Amino acid sequence: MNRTSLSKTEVLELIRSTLKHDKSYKKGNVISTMCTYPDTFAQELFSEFIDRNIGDANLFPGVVELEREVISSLGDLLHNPNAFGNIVTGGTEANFLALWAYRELSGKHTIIVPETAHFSLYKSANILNLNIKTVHVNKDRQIDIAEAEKAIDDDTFCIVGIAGTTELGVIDPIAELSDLCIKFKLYLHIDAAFGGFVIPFMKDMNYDVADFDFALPGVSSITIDPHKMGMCPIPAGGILFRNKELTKKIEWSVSYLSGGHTAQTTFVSSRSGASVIAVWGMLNYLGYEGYNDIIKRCMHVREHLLFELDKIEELCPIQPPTMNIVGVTSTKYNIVEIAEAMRDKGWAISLFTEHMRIVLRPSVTKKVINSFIHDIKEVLSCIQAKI
Ligand code: 0PR
Repeated sequence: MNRTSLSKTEVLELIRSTLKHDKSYKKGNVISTMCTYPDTFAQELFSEFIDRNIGDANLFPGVVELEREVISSLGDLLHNPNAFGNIVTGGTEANFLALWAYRELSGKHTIIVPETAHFSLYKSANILNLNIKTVHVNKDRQIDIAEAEKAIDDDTFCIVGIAGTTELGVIDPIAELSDLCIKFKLYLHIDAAFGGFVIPFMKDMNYDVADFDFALPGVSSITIDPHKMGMCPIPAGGILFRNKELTKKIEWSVSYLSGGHTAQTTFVSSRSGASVIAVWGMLNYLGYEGYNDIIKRCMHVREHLLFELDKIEELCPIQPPTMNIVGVTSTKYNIVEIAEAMRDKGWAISLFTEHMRIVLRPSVTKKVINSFIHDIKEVLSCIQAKI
């Protein structure tokens, strides 16, 4: 803190100077992340209603009503208009809440996840004192169902399936997991933090994507994050349970808040009502058609990337992409060396063991891909020249 007060201009200059090396979604060289530049209307809504704390529900009953409508709209998208849930801080809290609810309901301590699970599940297991059994994935990088079945023991209470893995956007065979969970009376949580706002629209466009949501009877809950492909500002994650009953052991009663008794089913107590309002705004302003158009554009850009990659002998997709995430690898050179050289050229690159992850979000346009291809060709020539 400064001893004396500064002017707004001075404060802004200091902040801008410290942030000058931060990357910007707007510039287009960020092809690595799942989050995106929030829609400008969502930003307006967020700042207009910045003061709303939905943690104090009786103070802001209108926001509570909007949250109910958001959950019901998302439930509709995921084949269960009666779903119960909340807009939370992100996928991490959403995943945590599902595991917490089911640990409390079952009194057991073991969960099964594919090796592609996001690290938030490991964080949650750590906090909740759970054993986490990690199951291998098959050649398509989907959870191995036979191995998952073998991993079930008397202490198991939940399997987590992923609908849009962090590394490659792969969808686990959720229908088979659903059958398995029904057979062994286990809860099935689906982490569709990224895929939730993509897969339903791809289905509508006749892409060959598998079922993943409440249409499958074994699915107990779904993580779906508006702050990823939903165009909303951070923080906006989503957790949807098949019904309210599933949250009964994590419902926290608070008696002293404004207007009297309230009950919370989130981990966080004070919660951004502005986030809820921005999500409601986007669901209604963009609407189904708007999201459909966004996903359609992302898929066109994906096709363009695949077309351009096909012309470069040294590069290829690590496997055919399922959704708008492409893993780029090299048949000839070390991918780490390529990624580092691209980072030196100013690209924000997300690097996994064998591939670079490119997330075709709305700000990654054809132009961005062309410039990426141009730079990566230069990088490949430099590496070739050194040999
Ligand atoms: N589940 C899946 C499948 C995820 O990919 C992620 C985040 C989460 C859960 C957790 O979500 P929150 O980060 O909202 O809690 N996946 C992104 C990733 O690891 C998160 C991210 C986004 C990281 C933008 C960096 C970034 O710049 O890539």
